[in-house]
Amino acid sequence: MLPVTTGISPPRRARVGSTSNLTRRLGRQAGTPAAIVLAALILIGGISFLLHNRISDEEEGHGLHVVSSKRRSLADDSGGSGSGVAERIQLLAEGAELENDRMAQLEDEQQQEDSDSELSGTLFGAKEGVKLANGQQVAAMAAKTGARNAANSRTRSTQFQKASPSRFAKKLEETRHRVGLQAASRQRYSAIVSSFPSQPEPAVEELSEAEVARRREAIKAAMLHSWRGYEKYAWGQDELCPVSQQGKNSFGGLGATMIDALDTLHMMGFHEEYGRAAEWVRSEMPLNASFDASVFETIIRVVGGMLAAHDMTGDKVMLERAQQVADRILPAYNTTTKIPLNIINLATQQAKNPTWNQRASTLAEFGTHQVEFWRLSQSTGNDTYAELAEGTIRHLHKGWPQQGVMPLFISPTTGNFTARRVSFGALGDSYYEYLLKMWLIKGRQDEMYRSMWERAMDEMINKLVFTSREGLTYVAEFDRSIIKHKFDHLVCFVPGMLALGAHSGAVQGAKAERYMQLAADLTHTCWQMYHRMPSGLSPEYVTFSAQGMKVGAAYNLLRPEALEAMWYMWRLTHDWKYRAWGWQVFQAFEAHCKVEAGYSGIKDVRAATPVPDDTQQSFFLAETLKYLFLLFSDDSAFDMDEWVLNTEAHPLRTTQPKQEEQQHERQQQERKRWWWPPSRSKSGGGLISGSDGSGSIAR
Ligand code: DMJ
Repeated sequence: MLPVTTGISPPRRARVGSTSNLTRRLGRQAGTPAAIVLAALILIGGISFLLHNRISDEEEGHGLHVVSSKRRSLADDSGGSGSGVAERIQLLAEGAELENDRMAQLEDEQQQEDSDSELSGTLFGAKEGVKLANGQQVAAMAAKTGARNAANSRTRSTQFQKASPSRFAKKLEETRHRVGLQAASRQRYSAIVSSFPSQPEPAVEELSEAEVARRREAIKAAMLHSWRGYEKYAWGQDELCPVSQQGKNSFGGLGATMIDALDTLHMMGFHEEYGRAAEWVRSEMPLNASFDASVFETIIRVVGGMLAAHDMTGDKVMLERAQQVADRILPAYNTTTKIPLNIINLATQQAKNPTWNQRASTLAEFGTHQVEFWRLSQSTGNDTYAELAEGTIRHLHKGWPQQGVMPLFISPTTGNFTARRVSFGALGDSYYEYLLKMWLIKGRQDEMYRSMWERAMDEMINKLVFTSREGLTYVAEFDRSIIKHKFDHLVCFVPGMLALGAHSGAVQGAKAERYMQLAADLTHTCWQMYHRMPSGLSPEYVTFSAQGMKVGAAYNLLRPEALEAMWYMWRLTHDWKYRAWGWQVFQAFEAHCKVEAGYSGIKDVRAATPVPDDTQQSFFLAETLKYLFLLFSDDSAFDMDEWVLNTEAHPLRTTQPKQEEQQHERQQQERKRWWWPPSRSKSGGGLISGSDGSGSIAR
């Protein structure tokens, strides 16, 4: 078990089970009916406190910090676990304000002592039963709706046939053809699926150069396959639907896949394909589509993709287009606090926030503009972009100087946090990534970013990192005062980030060693999320309980984070197991996701023959295949000092620390690099297209 984790094993169970346990335990220990009645009253009080305790914007700001210190002081007051229950009851009765947190504290203690409780199993079973019943109800409703829809579509089709028999016949033929293709490809791939071995441990061995090259070529072929499908069926649109063989616009109609793929095509040496895509950007990219686009997605995929293409090739048109798109996004910053809104219509430039989170701005969304806007300002000489993006981080730094981990939602009107939820997965993730990457891209000199990142990592480690009974380390979530033992695949970016921070000197010495160890442990968990599934593909998230790891949401979107972690870990340790794991993941994509026109996400990773979701996410080309390619390339394919990958894996050029400082820093690095072999990369080597050296050096 990690010395840096909170080391609670098994993980704490969800509150629903433990509250009843608490009542039982209080009754059992105090041994009197009066104590049972009092405990029940307190429980009711606690529940009504929970129900009525709505925290306002203004009070929420320091939420996490305050809660943690309250919980710590309770632990101190109560004299540790095992102190008299009567005193604790007294304590509970006295402090109405702290009641909720004290209840939680007692529950936590009780859970640890009573980890094998049958009651929890029963409650768990009951919950599952309710879910099942709900599921059956939903299925019955769906069947009813399905029958109604089928009847409607039969009527429509008869009307269509009567009105226009020849068009109907043509349409029928097209549909038959498409369905036939789909069935053929499903059959073809399910054949591979059924012969897919049931997850053997991959052999960890040093591969010959020829074998590494063979694997690299297979990954390049996968890139070409996904690109060709996109070119053929979805040209100019955001994403390919590889099963129905058409395109769709999900990100503002700016050709997200086209732009996301640019630098991967270039790195892999597919210059003709790159050329066609670049020409589309030059002469056809529409800037005026009236579509509510995500500010975050547009920045990381479109602006980031074009900035990377500019940095790699020097093509000025890429920079111009990146600036044009960024200019259309800037009105999102027109708020009283200058915290940007999440959504913008690129044609009307009207910005707004969604209603589902009370019109708050989201941490990962406003906290993931900085790297692109910094690079854009540097490349254009216009400081506006960098200043605006940095302003939001300064706001957090000034308002919460002692806090590392930040809640997910902030009001763009008051500048205060609006909820106590914390996550390193969805809605929070890349805010933390960009604290580190801003420090890197600015030449490792801006202490604000580095210290905010270090504080965040330390708080994450102290409060949210757990190890399950089966020995899997994970990062949990936090909601109000409850720890949720849920681990998104998205969180698998954390190990890569920790390793990069330790490698680049953002933290030093023993702390760097701890970060590196945690990175290794988390990468192992991410690998297990693939390895334990019948399909060999990870679900979207897992949960941890006393029973161990369990699938949360079963779908797989072809996400890159686990491969990102494997690449960073390979690159910084040269441990062959990371290449073995990555190759196994790639083979699972080949077996289950490859269809005639590209690669599709799947709906359930537990199925032996998974059903495709008919979407080839643009990040599959930008990130997933790029990390795989880098995993099987020489270190010289990517110089980690000169380039930083944005959150969509688009390489942007860093500002180099001054020569002497760099020299000094390198010497320091060499001295403390005792847990991994010295980097094999040649200093000064640029980002080259094709690790076989076939491409030109992009500088
Ligand atoms: C990508 O668009 C980016 O990596 C983003 O930061 C989060 N997730 C997706 C891929 O999973």
